[in-house]
Amino acid sequence: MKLIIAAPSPYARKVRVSLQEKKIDHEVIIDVPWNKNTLTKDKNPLGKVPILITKEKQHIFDSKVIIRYLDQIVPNPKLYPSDHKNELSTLTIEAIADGICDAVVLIRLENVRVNNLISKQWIQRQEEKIFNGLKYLSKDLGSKNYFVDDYFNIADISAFTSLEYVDIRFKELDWRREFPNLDNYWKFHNTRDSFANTKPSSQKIDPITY
Ligand SMILES: N[C@@H](CCC(=O)N[C@@H](CS)C(=O)NCC(=O)O)C(=O)O
Repeated sequence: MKLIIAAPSPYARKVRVSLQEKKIDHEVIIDVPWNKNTLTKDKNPLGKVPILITKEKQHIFDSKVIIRYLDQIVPNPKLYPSDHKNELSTLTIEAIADGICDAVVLIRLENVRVNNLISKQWIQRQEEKIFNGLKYLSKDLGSKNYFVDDYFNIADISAFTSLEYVDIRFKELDWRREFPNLDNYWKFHNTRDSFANTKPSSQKIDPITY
């Protein structure tokens, strides 16, 4: 199967980590979904990455949908728990982590608009979401090494990915100092192969003038 990604995308990284955890053979194709010549056009009506192209040439998109699909075809290790209580906790952490990334993306896009179109209030609103999201993660984690039930699952993939996305895109926020337990958590997971092999990198996007 093939996976279309953008190099810095935290959503694409969630899928890359999941594919590696499940040891599924795949080819990664790097795209810039914001640019005119993006590969996403005829594959996802929303024009977003990640997009998984299966052997049967089916296009599956949205990180959550793709990873659910991966759990169906290769159940071990299971990334979404089957018992309802743990599933709800897992989905909540994933939603918070994705929401932090959404806010970081919105700030990034606001900052690449032409100068007089940039809204400081909009940026502040997103900054609050990032801070409050991290605060929620910190409180939920406490002194544990895993978010849900003492084993690695999509909650950890999403949370770790969001922390490193804040690192590359929103350096001003020193979350390590604000939330030392998240820093310990980051140190605990940082050497994991699937994380080490999928470090995000920057990409140049065309200026947004509208
Ligand atoms: N909910 C989606 C979010 C995907 C997403 O926002 N991807 C960004 C890249 S980080 C994108 O492709 N944006 C292009 C656009 O919005 O036009 C997921 O989890 O896959």
